[in-house]
Amino acid sequence: MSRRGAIKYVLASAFLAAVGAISAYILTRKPEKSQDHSARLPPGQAEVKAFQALSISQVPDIGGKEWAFEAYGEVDNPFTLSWDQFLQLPKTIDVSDFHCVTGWTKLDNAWEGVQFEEIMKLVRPRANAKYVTIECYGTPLYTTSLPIEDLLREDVLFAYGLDGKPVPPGLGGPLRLVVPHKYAYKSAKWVRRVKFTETQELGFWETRGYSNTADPWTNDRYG
Ligand SMILES: Nc1nc2c(c(=O)[nH]1)N[C@H]1C(S)=C(S)[C@@H](COP(=O)(O)O)O[C@H]1N2
Ligand SMILES: [Mo]
Repeated sequence: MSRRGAIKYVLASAFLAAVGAISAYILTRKPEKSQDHSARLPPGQAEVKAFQALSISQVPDIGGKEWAFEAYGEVDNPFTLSWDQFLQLPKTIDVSDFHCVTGWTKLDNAWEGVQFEEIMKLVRPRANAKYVTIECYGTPLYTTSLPIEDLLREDVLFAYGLDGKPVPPGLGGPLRLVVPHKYAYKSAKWVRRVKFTETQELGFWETRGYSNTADPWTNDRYG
């Protein structure tokens, strides 16, 4: 083979090898995966891209001046905080998922607010206090309740921020509870008062057939 022939031969082989490799890549590559969130969806839940603002009441009209956060019941130091005082409490940002018992899940919500732990430090519950009832602004009165130990998880917040903005009024602003490891009816909107009790008071949905334990991961929807 002439020198020129040899060069042509090498170039042609390289070209064919490259075409082969590119075709093999195109034929075998997987389609672009949209993110698979199925492992983060509890049984019977489907992902939604926006919250569905579900409430038994209209958005309550709470003037900024009148707004107060109250903690009372089986405690040594009952207290009331104004909005400005509440904002002085140590704050946290936590990203969590939100599961409504009607079947929708909204993933990756960046809540900003105050951990329940901070309220505990201030209020100093008595030894007999085992549960907390959350009482909301709005008519009819919405309540829900939880054992204190569920509220002490670090992702449980009294939240005033969502994704870098104030929690919108329809989603519970100015202040809502967020309890990511329970169905969303435990995440009380428009929080007004927290009452420490020795025995558990069942909340609005819990007295109407919904589970008091409300664990999304065990499909624990009905009481
Ligand atoms: N005050 C109050 N909080 C509430 C409710 C309500 O009716 N009133 N509904 C609960 C239920 S059933 C759900 S699913 C969530 C809905 O929260 P969202 O409006 O932010 O989606 O709020 C919970 N907190
Ligand atoms: Mo819900």
